[in-house]
Amino acid sequence: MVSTSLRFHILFTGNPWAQSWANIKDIVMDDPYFNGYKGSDITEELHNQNYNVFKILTEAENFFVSLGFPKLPSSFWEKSIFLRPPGVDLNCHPSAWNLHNYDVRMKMCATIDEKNFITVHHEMGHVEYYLMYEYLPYIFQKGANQGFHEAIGDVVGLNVQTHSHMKKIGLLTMEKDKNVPRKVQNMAHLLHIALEKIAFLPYGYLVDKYRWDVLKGKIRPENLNEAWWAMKNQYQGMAPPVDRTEKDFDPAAKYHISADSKYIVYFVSHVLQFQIYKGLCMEAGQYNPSSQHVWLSECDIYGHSGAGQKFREMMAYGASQPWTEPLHAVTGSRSLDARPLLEYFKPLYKWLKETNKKNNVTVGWGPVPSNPMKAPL
Ligand code: X8Z
Ligand code: ZN
Repeated sequence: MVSTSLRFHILFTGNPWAQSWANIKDIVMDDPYFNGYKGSDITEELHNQNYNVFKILTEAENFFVSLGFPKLPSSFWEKSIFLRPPGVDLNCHPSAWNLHNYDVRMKMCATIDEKNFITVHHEMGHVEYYLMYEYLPYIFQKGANQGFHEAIGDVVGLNVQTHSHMKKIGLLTMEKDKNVPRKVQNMAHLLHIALEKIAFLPYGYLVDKYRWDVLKGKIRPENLNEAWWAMKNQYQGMAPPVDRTEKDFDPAAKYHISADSKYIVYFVSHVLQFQIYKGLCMEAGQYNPSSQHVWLSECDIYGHSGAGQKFREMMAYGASQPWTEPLHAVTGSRSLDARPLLEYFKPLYKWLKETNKKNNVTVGWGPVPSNPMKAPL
């Protein structure tokens, strides 16, 4: 395992913001437990099977349909932008749009890879939510809160990445996967999701904390970049790859900061989505917390109409009630609760604790250095 006593270099995470570490999966998995196995590779499968963006979109739609959602209106297919239009200077950050009266659209410039496979499900979650609350008075045609809006597609994304679902849709066919014990495959999957979702949490938290501190005057205009790197150091254990100064303004490299778009909603979503996922899995009879045999991370609710009904019920509340009510409808709880997230990752947490102990790895990193803008390498 990688020692976390190191402060990571931002490029080393394979993502310019270090918001996902999934791109260093092969490095992190360099442990005898995996015996050379690097996990399943959706990108390679998509290419081998000549996937195009419409096939990915249809798979995503089909998942919702299997849960009892209606098919998407034809205007969605006609009016959305799925691919980068040639010769047009377009803001390609993936987004979903509600033009109301069942005119819902997506805008993205998809490429055929795992990241976009997941992003299509994320954006479709927004679109399905718009359709579910369209029947309500206009003022209630919103998510229960914006964290809910960000969570819907991710709940489906968690599901489609399971071993059983990937098999169902024919995206897990490789020879290299066949001889790997199921438990090792499940652990690889869990580690992959952790590199995506757990690595995201400190980032999802700091983006708006930074902006709030700027607005409060706690961060002064003369220290805008230094304060950014101090936070990246403190919460993410990240350092810049090359020396930075106040002449740079690195926060603006993030779309949501330049576009003045809220970010804490993704942090909320990353807690909430595990609550919703667990609630739906239990409703579908696909997960039982008292059984150690089936991990929550392997639950597949595809085709389970009861779970689909709960999911739709939650979404159909729109903003007509406080967010605690739709949450209660699907989870039985009225508060944001990180325990389902911990439950989801429990087998990985246990494995990491044992493996780190075996390898004498010290977890954590030191205090923020006096000049957080200095590249350590
Ligand atoms: O911006 C997005 C979505 C559009 S709502 C693609 N996300 C955040 C990001 O890319 O930084 C999803 C996860 C976090
Ligand atoms: Zn979104």
